[in-house]
Amino acid sequence: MKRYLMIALASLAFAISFTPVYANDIHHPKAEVQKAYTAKGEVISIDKAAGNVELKHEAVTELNWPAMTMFFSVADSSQLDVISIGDPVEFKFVNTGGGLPSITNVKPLK
Ligand SMILES: [Cu+2]
Repeated sequence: MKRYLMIALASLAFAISFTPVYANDIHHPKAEVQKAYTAKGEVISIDKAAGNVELKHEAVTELNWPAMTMFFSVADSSQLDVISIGDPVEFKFVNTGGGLPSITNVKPLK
């Protein structure tokens, strides 16, 4: 009986260790369910090769962020084609918690 129990436990441990874990759970913890924030700012610099944009943004009260100038990554760098340095913009981003906050949408305010 004891032997049977040990085999049962070993089988259970084996089954658990091979339970598939989806890639998104590993590489993008919370990103899929993270809230997107909207803010306004001005484009200071654009680095399309790096997929980054530097924005002087207004305060983001939901995140307790004061107004500041900082870099954001852009999820899809083709988004950088619609903005130019000096443009006032409105943008949506997620705060990934690791690396730069990631802009999901940016558009010039005109
Ligand atoms: Cu900031």
